[in-house]
Amino acid sequence: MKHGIFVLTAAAILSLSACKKSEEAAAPAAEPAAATTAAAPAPETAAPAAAPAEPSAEDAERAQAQAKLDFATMEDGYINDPKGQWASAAKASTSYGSANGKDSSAQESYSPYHATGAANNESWSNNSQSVGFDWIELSYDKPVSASEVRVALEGGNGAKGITKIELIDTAGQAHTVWSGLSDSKRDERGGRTWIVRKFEPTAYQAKSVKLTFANNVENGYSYVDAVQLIGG
Ligand SMILES: [Ca+2]
Repeated sequence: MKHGIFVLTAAAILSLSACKKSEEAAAPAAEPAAATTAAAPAPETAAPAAAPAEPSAEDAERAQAQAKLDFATMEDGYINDPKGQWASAAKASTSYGSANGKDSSAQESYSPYHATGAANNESWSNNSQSVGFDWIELSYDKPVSASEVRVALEGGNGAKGITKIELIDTAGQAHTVWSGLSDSKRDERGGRTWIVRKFEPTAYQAKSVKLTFANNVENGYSYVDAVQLIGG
């Protein structure tokens, strides 16, 4: 602003001298005065207009609805993937309420049966919240050269504790396709969290998926709703 005034004043002096002495000083003096008052308020009113970037309640609600829609679109793509298969049978190291391994013929609550088929908000759950490891192994009707595994965890439970994904081929050999510390977080947009691991199509035919959870890494039970094997 100070620069503006200075420039205008200098311009006024220049124009004054250009007009020589014959002109009255009053006329050019009015010009910079008017220009200065016109220029000054402009930046002052522009600055506060840009400042309020805080979203309104309406904006926040809209963003939340958009996040839910994004989740639904993502999940719909998984569910309708023609290359995806849902498990037809399962067995697990433990089930909630039972330290003994069970298979999907036991259809009581939280048995491995609830991890077969498409995601339906009913899940297998392990028996320990903090000690040791638990696993669940899911088998599929059609062995495939696999390229991806998708795990739907009810409420995101187990997203941090999952430590290994193995594929089991038609000869019964296990192949680790991912292991380590999970970088997955609970997906707040929907009722499930999808753990998605992609890899090069396997040279072998995969018929089962085995998931392992470290019970002390994530405090609480793991809930596996459904596991999808992708391949052709
Ligand atoms: Ca289920």
